[in-house]
Amino acid sequence: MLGLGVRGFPFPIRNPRDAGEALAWRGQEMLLASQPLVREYASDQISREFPVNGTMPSHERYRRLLETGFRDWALRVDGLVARPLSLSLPQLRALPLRSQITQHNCDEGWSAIGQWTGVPLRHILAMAGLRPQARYVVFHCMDVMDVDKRPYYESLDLLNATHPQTILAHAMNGQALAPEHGAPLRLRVELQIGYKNAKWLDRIEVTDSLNRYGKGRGGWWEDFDNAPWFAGQ
Ligand SMILES: Nc1nc2c(c(=O)[nH]1)N[C@H]1C(S)=C(S)[C@@H](COP(=O)(O)O)O[C@H]1N2
Ligand SMILES: [Mo]
Repeated sequence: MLGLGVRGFPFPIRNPRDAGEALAWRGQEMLLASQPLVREYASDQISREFPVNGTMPSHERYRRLLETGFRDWALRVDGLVARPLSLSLPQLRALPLRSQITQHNCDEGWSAIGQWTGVPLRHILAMAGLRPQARYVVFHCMDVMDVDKRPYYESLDLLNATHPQTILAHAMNGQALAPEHGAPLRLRVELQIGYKNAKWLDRIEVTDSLNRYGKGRGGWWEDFDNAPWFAGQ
């Protein structure tokens, strides 16, 4: 029997199973086409000054972690995953790296260009293995906010979480991440603006719903400042 062709799909369509595969492939191609890479800059364009937003964690635990070079810190990865993880800083540093020079835009009206180096989040999610119900990734931070006495948090959908430029950065401009910029580990999500880039990470949780965090709007600024959850730029 002669097969029908689907443009760009490498095999002829001979039966319903082939057709299903070609459709799934086309769907993924369309999704990927709608998430291009953001612009990356040259190293001579890195900003000399990079402003800071937020207040460093002020509790005893963070002070001690800082003093001891984060020896007793580990990133927990749990929730709707097949294999919960606990990754120390040396373990994270040994994972595949991505470096990118990008422009950060804060909605309070400033921008700065910096170089960020870290592990693609998609790599960590693949190590942990997403369960079928997984829809969002929640980032739990170590800074406790004055307003609600709870830690800062943020969340992403899976398209943003698995985007190639979404990384967990442990270095900035070629140096270990500075405490004020989120040491030991922060999120860089280049498709989204400032406040989505959660600093001082402690734990990453995969979930099927954002209802059970904070006021249920997916992040601290979303809960307390009416900021949009989808902050794509
Ligand atoms: N944990 C945590 N992450 C945070 C914030 C914060 O207050 N706490 N502020 C956000 C905002 S509004 C911005 S603009 C960026 C600023 O990152 P920077 O301080 O490295 O410039 O961090 C984001 N991530
Ligand atoms: Mo911001």
